[in-house]
Amino acid sequence: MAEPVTAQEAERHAFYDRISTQNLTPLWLSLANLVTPEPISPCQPASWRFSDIRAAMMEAGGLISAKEAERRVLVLENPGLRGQSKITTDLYAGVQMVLPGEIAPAHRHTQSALRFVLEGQGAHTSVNGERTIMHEGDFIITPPWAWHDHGNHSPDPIFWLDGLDIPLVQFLDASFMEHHKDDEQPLTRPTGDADARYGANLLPVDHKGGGGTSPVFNYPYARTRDALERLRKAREWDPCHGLKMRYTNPITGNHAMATMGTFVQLLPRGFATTKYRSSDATVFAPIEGRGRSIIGDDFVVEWQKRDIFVVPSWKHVRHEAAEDAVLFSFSDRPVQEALHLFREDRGNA
Ligand code: 1HN
Repeated sequence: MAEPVTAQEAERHAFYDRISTQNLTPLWLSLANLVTPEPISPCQPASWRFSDIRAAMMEAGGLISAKEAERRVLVLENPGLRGQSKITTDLYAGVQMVLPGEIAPAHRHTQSALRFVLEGQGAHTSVNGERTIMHEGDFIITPPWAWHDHGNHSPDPIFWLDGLDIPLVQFLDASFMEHHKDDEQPLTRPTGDADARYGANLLPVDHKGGGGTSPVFNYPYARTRDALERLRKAREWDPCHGLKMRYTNPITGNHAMATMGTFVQLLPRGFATTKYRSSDATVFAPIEGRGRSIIGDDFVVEWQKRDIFVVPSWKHVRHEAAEDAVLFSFSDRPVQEALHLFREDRGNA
């Protein structure tokens, strides 16, 4: 605080000092910082090249096993939020690698996790007694408090992007976690069970209600990609998004997860989106193609498949596709929608 220059200011500062001992503080000194006309965030635009992450990850693979690490992950820390394991103010992201023959042991926690497979195929993750095989571009869910372990019986390393609501759960002081007694949980359902039961436009006849998390836990890329390709023929391009879809919980039609919204968009070669901004800071992971995105006034990301970049809350973004491109993305949009906080500015497009 600046040195008091008048008698009145000196009197005020003496008052602030006195009440401070009683854990009291004047609102009028912080009001303008607490309630801002628009979001003001320490979260910065940022990007990571997969080739860099992959090289560091392979080096980590020689230093520690998946089992010893529990999860061998390199955390993507937002440069404005270093030391906090945050990619945005309320979300966590990391890249995980499982080498052939490795197991990442079973545990569960109240944090929700999403996996987006960047490279590799044939490894697996088991969630609540069912194993699913992972392929490039698959979006896979670990619901809160679900047992999960990963393994890789394929001949190649697998890499995926992890998105978790860790900072949000931390903020709410609602973190619980436990380890399973075995490295791998027992499998109680055949592979593909959840997809047949809930993901085939069918439901068990007496199924009632729907929870916050989709019971479908693997959204295979082959199916997603096919839908995008068929929709492309309608040529209904959104100026801000190209062709953008959200992953849904088939029981409720709402987002697939309660705390993280997940999206996939197709930008055909040569397409340039118009300026868009929204109140949900968003993590993007292109899985096909090449292009660039301009974030805010001057942050330019030249991306290709598997790279990762982040657009902070209320920063403008424009995407340009140099080749047919597919972008996966996630944000806290379901939380903002549930709290009636979500806002977007389509620039009147
Ligand atoms: C976790 O359980 C996984 O299951 C990945 O793969 C990353 C980061 C923090 C806490 C738990 C996983 C995690 C995590």
